[in-house]
Parts: sequence; structure tokens; C-alpha cells
Amino acid sequence: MAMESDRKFEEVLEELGASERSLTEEERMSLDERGFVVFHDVLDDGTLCALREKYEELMRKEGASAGMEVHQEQGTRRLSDLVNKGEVFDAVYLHPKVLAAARQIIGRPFQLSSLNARDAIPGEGLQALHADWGRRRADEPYHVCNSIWLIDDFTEANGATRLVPGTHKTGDAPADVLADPSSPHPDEVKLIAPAGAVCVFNAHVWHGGTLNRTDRTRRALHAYYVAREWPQQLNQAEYIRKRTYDRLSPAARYILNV
Ligand SMILES: O=C(O)CCC(=O)C(=O)O
Repeated sequence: MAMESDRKFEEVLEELGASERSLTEEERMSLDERGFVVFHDVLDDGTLCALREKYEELMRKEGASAGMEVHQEQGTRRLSDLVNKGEVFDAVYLHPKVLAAARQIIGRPFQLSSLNARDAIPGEGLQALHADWGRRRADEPYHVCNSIWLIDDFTEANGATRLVPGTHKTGDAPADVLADPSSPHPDEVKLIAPAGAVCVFNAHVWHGGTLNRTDRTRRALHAYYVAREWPQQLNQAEYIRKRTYDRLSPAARYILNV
């Protein structure tokens, strides 16, 4: 018999439009086998424009403290706690297809862990391959799912994220098994797609930002989810602002765990 918490979770997803039918068989298979899937044209031009404007407005407003609620990183601009920084972000972390993919990966009730932004500035951005979780035993379920929302085109040259397909199944942390996790990996693939696409990935997959060799920045949002029994990257209940809480539906509040 389904537990009460599972039933509630299923109701919430249904209410937010995420159901069995949200993903094709091929998309489900890609998530299981490769560990990621790319959805194209998720953001229309108007939304992209609004997101870019808000992104730059927040960068101007927050200056040197931008990103500090979660993480600041040399050579990048980062923003955190976007749940509370604009209604335009609601449709990102509550997107039905993304929630359906997170369900497929995590397989049990989950919550938003954090909603952040990252862009690699020209000449910067190379990250070591990493997973967003430590080592995982073979009998452990997957705990985390991440999604990268392309606010600019991701190209071969501008610091597109690399992912190593299938590595979620190894349970290994790249730093433990690779001589140099910053070097190119023979099996890595780059996320090359136009702005408006979203890559949802099993966050146990080895991945990382690459070097931006262009003269323009490369912006992305990261909506990150974690199984409900684990702490969030940003404690949403601690950070939630009244005006955010008031505009959200009970289902959205459930995803935030507020
Ligand atoms: O922005 C990217 O390309 C990936 C970022 C990432 O994996 C991280 O910051 O942990």
C-alpha cells in the first residue's frame, strides 16, 4: 500500500501537470541509461528575454555578494535563492516535464534543493568533473537531479557543460578514480543547444562547466532537486519571503517544502 507521503507527492505532481505522460519512452530511457535528457524550446522568446533582464538586474543589484547564499566561484557570476527574486522563476523550478524527469530519476518524494544561476565569464569556467553527490553504494537509490536551463546558446566554444553518459551507475566520485578530473574525458559529451533548451540530468552523472573561449558570457539557471529525506542546498523554509509564499499554490509550496 502506498504511504501517505507518497500519495501526497503523487497528487502534487499531478496538480502541477507532471504525470506518466509527460515523458516519452525515449526520454525515460535516456534518463535511465545515459543519465540525462535535453528538452528543446522549453522557454519562448518572451520568457527568455524576461529571464535575461532579471538576471542582469539581480547581478547589478547584488554586486560582489551575488551568489553568496549558496556558493561563489572564481571566474563565474552566480546568483542564489532565485525562488524569492522574481515570479519569472516560478515556471522554471515548477516545469511539469522537469518535475516528471526528476521523479523518474529520484523515484520517491523530492523537493527543490536550490535554484541558482551560473555563467562562466570569458576565459574562465573550467570545472573538474564532479557529481553533485558523493560516492553511492550499488544498493542506494539516486538522491539528486539537476537541470540546466540555457539562457544563452551553449556552443562548442563558450563553456558548455560536459557530461559523461552512464557514470551515474558507477557510484564513484570522479576525484577518486580519475588521474585529473579537470582534463577532457574520452567519453564526455558537451551540452550544445540553443537558448531555451533544458537539460535534466541525474546529478550523480559526472559533469562540469568547460572553459569559455569566447568574448561573451554564457548564462544558465540550475534548478536542483533532492529526495525529501535529505537537507536542501538552500533551506527554503528559512529563506522564503512572505510575498513569495503568498503567491504560490499549495502544490508549489510542497515542492519547496515550506
Ligand atoms: O554551469 C555549468 O555548466 C555546470 C555547473 C556545475 O556543474 C556546478 O556548478 O556544479
